[in-house]
Amino acid sequence: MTRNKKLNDWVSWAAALCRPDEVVWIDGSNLEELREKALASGELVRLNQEKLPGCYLHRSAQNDVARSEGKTFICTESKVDAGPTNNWEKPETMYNRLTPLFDGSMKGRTMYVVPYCMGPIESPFAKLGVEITDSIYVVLNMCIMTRVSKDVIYALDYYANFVRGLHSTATLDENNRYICHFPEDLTIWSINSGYGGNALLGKKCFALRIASFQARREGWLAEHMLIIGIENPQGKTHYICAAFPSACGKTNLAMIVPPEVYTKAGYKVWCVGDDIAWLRIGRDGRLWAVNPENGYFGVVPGTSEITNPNGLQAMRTDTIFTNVVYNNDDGTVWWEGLDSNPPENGTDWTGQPWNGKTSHLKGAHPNSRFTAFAKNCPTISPEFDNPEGVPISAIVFGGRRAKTAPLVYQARDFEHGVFIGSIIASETTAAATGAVGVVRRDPMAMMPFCGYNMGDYFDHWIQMGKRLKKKAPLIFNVNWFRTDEEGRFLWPGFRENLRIVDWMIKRCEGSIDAVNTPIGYMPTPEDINSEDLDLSMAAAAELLTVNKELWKSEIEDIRAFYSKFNEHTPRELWSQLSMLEERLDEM
Ligand code: OXD
Ligand code: MN
Repeated sequence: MTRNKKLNDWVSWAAALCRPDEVVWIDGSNLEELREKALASGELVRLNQEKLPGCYLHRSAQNDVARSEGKTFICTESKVDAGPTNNWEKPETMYNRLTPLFDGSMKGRTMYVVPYCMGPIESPFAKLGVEITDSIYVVLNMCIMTRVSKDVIYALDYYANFVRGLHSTATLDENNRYICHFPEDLTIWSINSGYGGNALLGKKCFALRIASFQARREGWLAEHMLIIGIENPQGKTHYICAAFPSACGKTNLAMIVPPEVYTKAGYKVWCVGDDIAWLRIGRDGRLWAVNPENGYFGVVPGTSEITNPNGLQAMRTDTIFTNVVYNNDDGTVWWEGLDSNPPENGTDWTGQPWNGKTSHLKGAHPNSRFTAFAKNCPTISPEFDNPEGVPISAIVFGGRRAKTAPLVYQARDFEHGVFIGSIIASETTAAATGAVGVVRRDPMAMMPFCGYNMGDYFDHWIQMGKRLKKKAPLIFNVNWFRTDEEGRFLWPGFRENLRIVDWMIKRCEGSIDAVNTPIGYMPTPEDINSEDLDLSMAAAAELLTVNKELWKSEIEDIRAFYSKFNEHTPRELWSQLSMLEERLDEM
């Protein structure tokens, strides 16, 4: 199927190990046959094709509904290269442990070989991978999430450094579930899970863990960031990247509809990507980004006409829904937060009869997902396929903090911005863990996705800043989740978040002043556009306060966090921490 001897040899080796009945190469055509096969086996359910053309439902095994962080490994020769925040084993250990699990795992099944491209194929950013899998669900998802075509197969003929991903759902045995990355070999082995983040190997495994390792060697960045373009009424577009830990509204911001005052004035927001950005320094010395993905694999619950109408529109055609409610009456789907009209004659995500009016159990799994083509988002950027990517004016970090972080602040310079990214944290909510307010550090929202030592990763960011010099994007931090004394959110969030993005853009253009505070530059309450917004000046002022005591205790926490990385924590970050402490002392 290819002239690439290395690829043919690897496929033959994998077939000899996994022993499938047949080997089928995927070039993006003839997917209808695969769908029919999956419908016959029950792996897919066809949805109402008039209301939801090209859409299908999949129910996963009940023990296989999320990423398996405890079973995800970075396998490098030396432990220090994986760092203290990754599970580590030697490559030899994991190859030896997983080989018997793959042995014969595809007997009676078909082995699919899926060559794919991350990024527009003619882009200098683009990288090729090949995933071998025994799951039709994975094949169909990969054909949405990545670029799969004959052109990719031709491009592979002379491409040595493709990423080799071997995946088998095997027996879905949780105890033998492993997602192993061998960045030194450009290899991924994933077994006993069919869940997206564990099994769609182009996404977290390649585009973040393996790519971040490659990016450090090659001098670029692979980041867990959305990319949007904000076009002003004069037609000028500023692009920003943003990284948030989960449950902070990343998909909603990626597909944001501007508040009415902005829409009326002629503002538009374009979605370039919702999850991953690959960033390089362009010929002009600025930072440029592409979205290496071709689709969205987003959380469904909570998506509604109010929270994310563009997301809803994107999932109306050619979408695979996973673990949502099936409406037996009209063959459509439903999830918590869609509307207040759940089906009475439904089937829940576990396949049991479910009546939304009487059941106390959730019908859709809280991590149920939609897989949809990027191009089906009504606000997809005209630059989505641009091989050069888009130039980045600002980088935004954020987390969920009840009190410490203000609504928005700006880094004093790029290095200070790296410091801000490195200290991102979110407080857990009761729904997630039972323990409220536990602070979890998630630097650059990359904690589960950095394919090497995070201390070295911080240093790589600092080196990128040194190369970017004065052309570096401005860096900001946002917190949409600040609460008042009664625990009520002070900021309305959702589409109103664009008002804060607007302030950032004004900062990029140098058209607005800021207040110099110990933590960074901040707007005054009057600087936030509150036209048509129910926000009192008192609430705005509270959103923008910096509490010295809370920040002093934050410093202790950061110190302990940085200490984990020993000598790998860059001295620049230690000195940023001391400077922050000094500024707070003078406050
Ligand atoms: C995702 C994640 O699915 O970050 O995007 O877990
Ligand atoms: Mn993500």
